[in-house]
Amino acid sequence: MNGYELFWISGSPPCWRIMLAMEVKGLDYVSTRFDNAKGEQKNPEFLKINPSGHVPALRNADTVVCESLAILAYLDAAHPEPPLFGETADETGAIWQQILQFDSAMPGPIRAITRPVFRGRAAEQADTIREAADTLRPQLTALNAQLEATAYLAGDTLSAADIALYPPLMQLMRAAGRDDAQALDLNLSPLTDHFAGIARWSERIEAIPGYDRAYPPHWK
Ligand SMILES: N[C@@H](CCC(=O)N[C@@H](CS)C(=O)NCC(=O)O)C(=O)O
Repeated sequence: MNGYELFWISGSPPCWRIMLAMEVKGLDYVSTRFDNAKGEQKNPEFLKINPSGHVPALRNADTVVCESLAILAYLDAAHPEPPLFGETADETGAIWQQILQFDSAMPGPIRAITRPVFRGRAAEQADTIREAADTLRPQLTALNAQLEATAYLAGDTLSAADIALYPPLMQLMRAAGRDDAQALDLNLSPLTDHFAGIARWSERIEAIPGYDRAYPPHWK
């Protein structure tokens, strides 16, 4: 029995990671959603829980864990089935390697595209966006080749690597698919045209039972 409470914002990739993991693990939780536009995550009660005012944060009785990767690791230790960080040293190493390679290279260029596009400034920041797309394209090509060879990022089984990468990639695709981003000829979206292996992998993630419950509500 647990008493999890998840603090989150709709459309936040780190929050989406946790919501997907909760579904994979079959865990219930109380959902406390903040409206980012109103800055609700900076309310005094939440700042006592996470003084930085960032989400996600997961509370369970007196325990609070912040930082999405830390929360994934915490949940996996608390609820080992199905394992998200592997069962052998080799698997754990491969999964963390995938996560950290992604986290050290892709979030910056992804943000350089998503921020201006979601703020309606795609044309204004066209050069920055094109440069970020040029950085991402070879990385996505490598990821695509990998996912042509294996069903999931760290082998034949869904792992924390898939759960960590899927939300930011989907946020990128959402931005790159907007008309004003398409006008910049980024050659990133749709996935099916540019990165068929990633597209098939995303369909596997979307088949996770409970996927819809974790999907950002304001994207529906
Ligand atoms: N490295 C953190 C990133 C957390 C983060 O940046 N969260 C954003 C949402 S994506 C946030 O809290 N934004 C609201 C704010 O900064 O007030 C993690 O993985 O959990």
